[in-house]
Order: sequence, then structure tokens, then C-alpha cells
Amino acid sequence: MTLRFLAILILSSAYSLSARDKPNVLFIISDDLTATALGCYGNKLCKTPNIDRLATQGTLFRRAYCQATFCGPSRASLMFGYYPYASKATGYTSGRKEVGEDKDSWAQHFKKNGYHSARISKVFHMGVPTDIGPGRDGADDPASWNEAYNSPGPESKTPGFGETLQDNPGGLKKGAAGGNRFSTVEADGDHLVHSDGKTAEKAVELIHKYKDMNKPFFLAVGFVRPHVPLVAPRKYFEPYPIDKIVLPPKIPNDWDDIPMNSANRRTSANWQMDLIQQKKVVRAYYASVSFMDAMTGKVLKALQETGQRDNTIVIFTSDHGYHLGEHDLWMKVSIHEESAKVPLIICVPGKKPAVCHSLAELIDLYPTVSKLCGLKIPGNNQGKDISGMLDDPALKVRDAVLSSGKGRLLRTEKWALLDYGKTGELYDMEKDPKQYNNLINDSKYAEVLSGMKEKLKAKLAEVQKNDLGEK
Ligand SMILES: [Ca+2]
Repeated sequence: MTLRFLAILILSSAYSLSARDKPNVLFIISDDLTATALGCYGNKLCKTPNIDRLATQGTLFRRAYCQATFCGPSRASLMFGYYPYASKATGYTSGRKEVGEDKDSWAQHFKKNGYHSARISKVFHMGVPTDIGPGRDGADDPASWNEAYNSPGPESKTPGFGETLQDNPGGLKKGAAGGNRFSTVEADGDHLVHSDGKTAEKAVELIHKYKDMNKPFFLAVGFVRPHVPLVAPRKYFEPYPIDKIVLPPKIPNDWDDIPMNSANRRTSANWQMDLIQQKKVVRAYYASVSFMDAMTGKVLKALQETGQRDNTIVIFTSDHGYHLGEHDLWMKVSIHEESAKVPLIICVPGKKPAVCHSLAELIDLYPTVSKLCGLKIPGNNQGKDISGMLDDPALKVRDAVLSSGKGRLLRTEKWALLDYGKTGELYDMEKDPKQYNNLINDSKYAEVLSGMKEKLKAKLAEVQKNDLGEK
């Protein structure tokens, strides 16, 4: 062996060692999952043992918010690191055409910096069930990945006991109707019948394959449940008989101070859902969440079994929250608390488990995980590095969070301003966390209101000023 060859051998093994020394990243994103359905956020009925266990191993963020309360724009925002107000990525899009070819997505940033990047199922936007049925790419961004897989599933056509719970008075129409609505199927067969079952198995396969790879991985795993249709193997429905389901309280005159012109119209009345149908929706939602939790458990188990748990950062979240009957509201798009808040767990090997009450945004994931892996944070990224909160959960990086949907939400620790232009809602989140008492027309709070409006105006101006070009 010549000296020159020996030198190359030593150098190349040193190089691969330093690349392999970086932690892997496993990013798990559920679809339409509200924090209120998870045990680790206080739900006493819905069974989520795997996510709850992950929460005890990492940092659980109790005040994390999405930047848009529906799929496409929220995912484009968190994957590219721009507010929808800045990128204008607000529709059925990955965000790529809006931000341009010269900007790197979060996954692409890792791919360009020595990581093997892979996607399974819905990470950028996909229509559920329209893209999931045939297993299409949806609004994917191919430049983000070294490899990508879709997980087709039969959705509302899954064999089993199906029902349509929305716009079906008296349940006269039998079976689960297709489309984006409250249809449910207590499905025959095992997890592999379903998109999320296939997603979990593919993730397990890749995690085993990556064990001996000479570079770290960035693996993004997208589960589509509990997005409608609410379809899961039958056994996941069994812990939730109808008489165990408790709906949020029906408050008399709750809607008297919610502006009719702006709020979400997805109400029990507009969708003609009686009390039993409402409870059946919650039951099927919980079954879907428990199924998704079990699939999450399979992926985490593979990480453990291959000995990679100790060098992998695990992130679990959802693209936005969801209403399960609060104010008689359902689904997303609303900017009330249950719809704008997201579950967020970041688990970094070697860091102490914690619960963090400081404000955080999904847009912060890109810079934070870059920092944790020793990668440069792109200068034009609009998220903030919140990695310091993992060492000190009392640390505050943001004094307010910004979200959007039907209107704009500015949320500080104490106040929530839901702004619809000419109308709005103002809540004292310390005294009224369920948002029953809109203070916007109460003269006692005029000063608070003008302060929050100024703050929102300044924040919007700040994020819109960024032309995405600053480096
Ligand atoms: Ca979604």
C-alpha cells in the first residue's frame, strides 16, 4: 500500500465518520390532529400510548401554533421557512413555485449538507382522499428528496361497516360517502389495508436499510389520519363506545359574540349533525388517532431495535389543529385555539425531558433542527431557532405567534386577537382559555385591543417586507 493511498483512506474514513457523527432526523407529521385528542395534552379517553411515551422522553410544547389552519399552506410554510403572507403559498401547492428554485426546503437543506433525505406519503400537501386513493404525489417537491414513496389506501371504500355522519339526517343514506366529509369505516382486516399502515411498514424498512449507511438520514413520515374519512381497523373503535363520548359543553348564546360573516361555517347545524352523529364523529376521530399512534409506535420501535434511537432527533407534530365540537364547530380553517394550536414534541438524545410553555411556531422547526444538527441556518428563513428551549424550557424566544385561516390570529401568552378586518374576537386566554367571552366590544379592553392590533400590523409588515431574497 502506498503512502498516498493510505492518506486517502484515512482522510475518507475521517470524512465519513464526521458526516455519520451528525444525528439522524425522523420527522413524523400527522394530518388534522388536534392536541386536545392526545393523552399527553390531557385527553383522558383517547388512547395514544406511543405519542405519550415520546412526550416523556423529549420536550412537549404546550403552546405551539401552525402558520395556517389548513394543509397546503401550513406544510409549505413549515417546509420552506416562510409565512404564507410572505411566500403567497396559500393554495394547493408545495410552495416551490412561489418561493423559487434558488431556495432550499428544510429537507433539501439537509440533502445538500450530507444527509440522505426521504419522504413517505404526505409531507408536502396531498389531497385526502383524492391523492391518497390512487397513491399520487400531490403537491410534492421532488428536489427535496433522494427517495420518495406514496402509500395508496382505499379510504372511504375500505371494506367494513361504513357510515356518513354529515348532511345525512336520520342516517337514511347507508355506507360511507366519498370526498372530504365526515365518513367513517370500522374496517375489516389489519393495518396494511390502510395508507398509514403501508407508510409505517415502509418507514420500518427504510430505518433498517439506513442502519449501515455511511451518511445520516432525514426521514419525513406523513400519516394521513385523523384527516377524514375517519377509517381505521375495527379494533381501534372498540375502546370508544358511544356512551363514553362526552361532547364539549353547549353554551347558551355561545355564538352571539362570534362574528357570523367571518367565522368557520362548519357547524353542527349547517352540517345537520344530531347529537348521536356528533358523538360518532368524535368516536371515529379517536379511533383514527389511536390507529395513527400505533403506526407511530411501529416506526419508533424500528429506531430502537436498530440501535439508532440514541443518535436520532425525533419530531412529532401535525399540520394544524381541529375542532371536535367546541362552539359547535368542526374540522379546521377556524383560527380559534383548538384549530390553530398543534401538538409538538421534539426529542433530542441526551437532553432532559421537559414541558415547555413558551410560544413556538411550526415555522421554527427548519432553523431549530438545522442548528441542532450543526447546519447553517439560511439567512432568509423566517422561522426562529428555538433549540435553546430544549435546554431551558422557561426560555422565551417569541412574544407572540402569528397564524392564519379564516382571518389572522395573533396570540400572546395572555391575549388572542382573531382579526377578520371589520370584525374580530379578543380573548383573555388566562381567564378564558376556551374562548367563550369575546371582549372586542368591551370598552374596558379598548387599550388591550389597540395594542394587539398595532402588534399584528407590525408583525404582518415585518414578515411581508421580507422579499425572500435576503441572505
Ligand atoms: Ca391537514
